[in-house]
Amino acid sequence: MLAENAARHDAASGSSRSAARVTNSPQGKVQEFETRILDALHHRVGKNERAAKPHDWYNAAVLALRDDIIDKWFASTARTHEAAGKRVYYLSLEFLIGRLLRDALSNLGCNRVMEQALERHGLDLARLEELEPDAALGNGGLGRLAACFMESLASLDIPAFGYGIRYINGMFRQRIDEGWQVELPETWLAHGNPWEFERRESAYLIGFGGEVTSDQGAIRWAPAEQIEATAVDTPVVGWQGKRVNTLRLWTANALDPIQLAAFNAGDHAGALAGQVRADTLVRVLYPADSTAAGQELRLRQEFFFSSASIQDIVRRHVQYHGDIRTLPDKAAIQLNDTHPSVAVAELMRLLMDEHHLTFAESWDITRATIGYTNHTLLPEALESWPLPLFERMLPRHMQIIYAINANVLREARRAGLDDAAIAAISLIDEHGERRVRMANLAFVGAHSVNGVAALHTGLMKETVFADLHKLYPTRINNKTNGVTPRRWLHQSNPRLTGLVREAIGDGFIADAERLSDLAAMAGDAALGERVDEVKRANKVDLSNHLRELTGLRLDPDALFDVQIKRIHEYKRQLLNLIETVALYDQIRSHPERDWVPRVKIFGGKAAPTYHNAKLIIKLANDIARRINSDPSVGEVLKVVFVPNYNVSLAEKIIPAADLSEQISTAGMEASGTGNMKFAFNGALTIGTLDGANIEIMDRVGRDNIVIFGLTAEEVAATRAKGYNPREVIESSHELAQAVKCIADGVFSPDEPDRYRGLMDALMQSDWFMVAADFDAYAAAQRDVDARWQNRAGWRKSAIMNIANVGWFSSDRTISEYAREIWGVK
Ligand code: 26V
Repeated sequence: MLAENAARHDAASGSSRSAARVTNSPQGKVQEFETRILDALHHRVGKNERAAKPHDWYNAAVLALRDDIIDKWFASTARTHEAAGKRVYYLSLEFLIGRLLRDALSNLGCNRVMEQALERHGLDLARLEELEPDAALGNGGLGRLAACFMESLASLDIPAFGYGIRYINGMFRQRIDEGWQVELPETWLAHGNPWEFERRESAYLIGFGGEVTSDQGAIRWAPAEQIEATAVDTPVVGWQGKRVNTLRLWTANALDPIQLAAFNAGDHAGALAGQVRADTLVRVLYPADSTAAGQELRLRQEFFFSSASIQDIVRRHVQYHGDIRTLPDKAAIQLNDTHPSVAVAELMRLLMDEHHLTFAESWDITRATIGYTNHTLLPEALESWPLPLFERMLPRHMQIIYAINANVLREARRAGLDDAAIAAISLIDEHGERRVRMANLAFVGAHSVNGVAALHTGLMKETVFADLHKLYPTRINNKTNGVTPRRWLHQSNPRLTGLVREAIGDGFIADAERLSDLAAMAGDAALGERVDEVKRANKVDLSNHLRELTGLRLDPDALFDVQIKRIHEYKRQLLNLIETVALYDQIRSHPERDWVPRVKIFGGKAAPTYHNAKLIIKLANDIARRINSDPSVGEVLKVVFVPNYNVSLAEKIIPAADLSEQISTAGMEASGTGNMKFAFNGALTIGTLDGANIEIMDRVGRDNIVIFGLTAEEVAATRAKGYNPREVIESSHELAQAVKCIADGVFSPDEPDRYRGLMDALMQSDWFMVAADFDAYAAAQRDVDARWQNRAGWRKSAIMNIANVGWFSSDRTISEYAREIWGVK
């Protein structure tokens, strides 16, 4: 039965089909690829086989494959024009796409062919793939979600553009020096980027500052400074090459890149200052999430990319459809968080000042076109800009925002809202220094405002947007996040994919909900053993990789317990670390017990200015050093901090994980998407009732997930009634011991007081409720041990996770956006 299924689905797979299209035999296709690679190597890279280095072969391979992609790209664009349907525009300051070669090969079904063509020259495709730098144009979940969405849009054959910034330096590279995080620039473009195409004809002027004048009703904004935004396009290949969409990233140029007279007069810096100012705009990705940026440069970046994108969208619409008033029929613009909020004012400006529509007409068009997604409730991450700064940088937009505000507040008054509600709804925060509230601007400028998991959406209605929700009660809706099963299962876990394909066929790659066919086989012992073999093989691969990275030897038979994500207090790496210390203590006190061998894997970057997060990284490394060198625990407990966590590392770690740590303080993690990736790969979750964990539990079943801790409601109630962490710590022997050890410098003998402050803060305020959840977490970990010891039970749970998380495919999420927000098929 299994073999028959495999044969049937092999025959239907993309690779065989595309092979058949080009030549009659697979060998013919390999031959053709080899010829194209050699041609690219010779004529585009400029090397022969003798002189070529691995990176030359990598470039040649990409160039050879790219030709196929470009043909499909043209065809997709032509199809969209003919259909004259609606396009989706996803505006995001972050796209955390990672590597593209394997993604493109796999979605085009060319993996085997490329592998064989390269083998003929003694080259290993997997090694060449490792030479591609990660395009790390994002911080974490929000940026990776944008990348998964782009892949799903193409896979679902929805015409779409992603719009963002082509940062010269993406997310910083993290080095660990003596346990401390050190940030280094990421130079992903240093050796060129074969995936991108500059589009000089798609260039727009972006104005800053200056004055607004009015001449007989005609408004004129004369900016003091102008910078040119130029499009750089990257193709995004959908599953089986069905469609190729465009990721359009903007780069910046001065209108006058060099002032020759000044240069010749010896003022070299002055002569180049304009270009430096333009370069600065696209130089770095702001390396923070959930902490306020607050710099003028950030607002400049936001306006630069929003204005270029809106100008591009309006230009395309007028070019193909003529009348700007039909924009909402042909364009759906989605704002990824508030970073592109200023697009609301920019679209209004173009409609009123350039297309001469009235305010009312423009406002209707704007709201019908724009949607807004909120990704965090953390107050410190809700963007607002000092009004004087905003007014100085964008005087015309400030006027428009005042006009919008007047309009909205009039509606609020008419609806009978009280003064407090009106103050909360206002686009201008009047408490203290006046500020422009970007979330309110996005909310009122959109016809749809969505959260990213059910709990998060509910909390949006009750907290940050409570008053706006009263005024516009149908606007907020939920779209639970998802991840692309192509990258996060099919490409990153070929062993598991092969096994699942044998069991149920390969329909699950395009339609992840078909994974549910596995549920009926969850109790099958033979399948369970094979799932285990796959996991073990992935753990061996990861152990080898981590040995190269860190020098540490890991036992692939131990339980791999993984927490990889941005380092933030609300994500509570500290809870995990304190529990690790408590466990260490227990193992040393009771060496006779039958401990489950564990490898605790941590990875993640801290915002460079986030002191506590950086200290938590140091603590993880201090704890690792001490435990790993203690012969009394031996192989029973190991701790690893993996440096420079990024998308490519995630692709190696997740398939090898047994346990997925999703332990945020309830109510604080909007959704999480790592949680979904782990479950797709058969890891069990240990987690709080937060974000999408709740929905994962609903689907995999209470027996196949380990839930602990306070609920969001209980967290709020505990805070409200006055929470005393010291009492909690003193009443828990294990916790008190662990906190004391850390505070007293057991893990930092070179600087005994290193963690005193961190532990004092835990005793005094503990905003993130580490102490409150500690006992429940420790008990949940012992429950994990017990489950692990029941091998058959664990395997069954792993299969039940894989079988039931198909709903968390970003295809499902995008279908919901398409149907319920964008109105596209
Ligand atoms: C805020 C800021 C402010 C300062 C400058 C840099 C910067 C960059 C990003 C952000 C927004 C952070 C919001 C965010 O990343 N939210 C995450 O979104 C994921 C996708 O929806 C979700 O799974 C995570 O739970 C949520 O934390």
